[in-house]
Amino acid sequence: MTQSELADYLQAQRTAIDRALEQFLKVYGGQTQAVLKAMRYGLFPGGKRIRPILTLTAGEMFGAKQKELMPFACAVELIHAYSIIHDDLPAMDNDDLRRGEPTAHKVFGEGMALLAGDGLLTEAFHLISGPEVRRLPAELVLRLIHELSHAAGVAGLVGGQAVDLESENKDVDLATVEYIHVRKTGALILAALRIGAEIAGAKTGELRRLSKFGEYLGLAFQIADDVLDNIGETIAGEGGESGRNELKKATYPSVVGIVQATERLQELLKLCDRELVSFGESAAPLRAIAKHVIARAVQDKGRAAEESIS
Ligand code: GRG
Repeated sequence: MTQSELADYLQAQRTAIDRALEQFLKVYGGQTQAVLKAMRYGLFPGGKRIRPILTLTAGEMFGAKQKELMPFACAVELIHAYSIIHDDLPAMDNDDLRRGEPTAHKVFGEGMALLAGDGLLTEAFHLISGPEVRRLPAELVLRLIHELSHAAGVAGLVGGQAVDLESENKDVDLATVEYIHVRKTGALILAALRIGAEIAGAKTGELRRLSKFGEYLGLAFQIADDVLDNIGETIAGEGGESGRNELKKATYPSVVGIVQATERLQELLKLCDRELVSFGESAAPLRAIAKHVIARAVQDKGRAAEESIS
């Protein structure tokens, strides 16, 4: 898959996801409570939609239809949107900007931002336990709800975020950094992929290989994000464009340095590729996504090095 084919592919998936999210929120059409406005603010225009795309891509790779996958893809994005709103709060990362715009609590106030996050998280599970999933066997739906709630809970996002919070302004080792990443970022990425494959009825061995791929990709995703953040701050000056009210965070670049962090990214890309080999051409979109996620940080690191020299 070429870069321009990947760009078209991602855009088409994003458009379908946005349409489905809009459709789902129509349930609340006509209502104008501030909390709904704050929820929409967290969801639209949104970011890359990488997690729901992974659900669609993994599911379609094993033969599922987009219609069956979409409620789960939307639920994954609703959870992501909640986590971002809460993560930005003063009690957490204390960010003023997200995707170049003021964060939800800056616009709606802290209480309303907290409730918007709660609303998004709850609606995710409302969506995948309701009429939208009636085409799927009830036992499968129950299993997927169980899996997604596990990824969102103490074993995943919440647990990872808690250790992240405890680690602020402390010296942490690499094992702790990985512990945080695997839960805070990796768990939802892994669940997004697995849910798609499970809806499609992937076999045990296929699911095992896809899960290994998901673990590597989840870790790579956070390292890439931190490398890009680090570069942004190097180029723009400390605290530059991140909008973050500075805290010392447990990240790969802060513990092992940017060179080792990018080497680890390259290693993770190889591991991702290895897990996809047996799927052949059907894994082309997943392969391209992994490369895209990782390469953007590795290439930018080269650019940053040049700019700091000139
Ligand atoms: C329970 C109060 C309470 C809070 C929990 C779970 C949680 C808050 C936070 C999750 C941690 C989190 C936000 C991790 C960040 C992971 C990450 C790299 C986010 C950025 O993801 P992208 O790049 O964002 O996919 P876009 O903008 O594209 O959607």
